[in-house]
Amino acid sequence: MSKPRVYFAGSIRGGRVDASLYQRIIARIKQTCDVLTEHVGDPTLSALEQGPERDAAIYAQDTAWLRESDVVIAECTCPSLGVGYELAFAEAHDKPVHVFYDRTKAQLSAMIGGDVYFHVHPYRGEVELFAQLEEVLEGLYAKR
Ligand code: 6K6
Repeated sequence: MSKPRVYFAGSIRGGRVDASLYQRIIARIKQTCDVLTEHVGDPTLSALEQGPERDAAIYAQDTAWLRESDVVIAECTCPSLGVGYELAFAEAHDKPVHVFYDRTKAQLSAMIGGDVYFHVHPYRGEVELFAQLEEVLEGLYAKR
């Protein structure tokens, strides 16, 4: 049985304050799933990389990966236009979407929290985050 393909979304140009958290989340997901977007957790990734051609290539690749994915998991504590776009794109393509955010640090956009399509997981600190993530990942296998 092939592993579930996970599109992990996290802020890049929206700010890299949580990049190391993304890296830890991706490492856990990779234990049981294929992660299509491992670069999102790369602390050396340059958020400032610019240029319309480069951006067009990123858009083409990321939307192709979204179409190929079985599920989208997003960490949304740090707000990001790109992540918001990806969540709406995933919904338009009927992909299950799990949204995590630290309720002690951020208020989730009403456009995400108010959309009943999304599975929203507010958490308080990393221990709670990883406990909730376990349940989501177990659920992926239970459905196969
Ligand atoms: C260089 C090396 C690796 O990646 C780069 C350049 N940037 C991006 N590469 C791939 N995906 C990106 C890049 N910039 C944004 N994204 C996508 O948008 C990711 O899938 C993130 O989930 C999301 C972040 O959006 P912003 O608006 O915070 O940048």
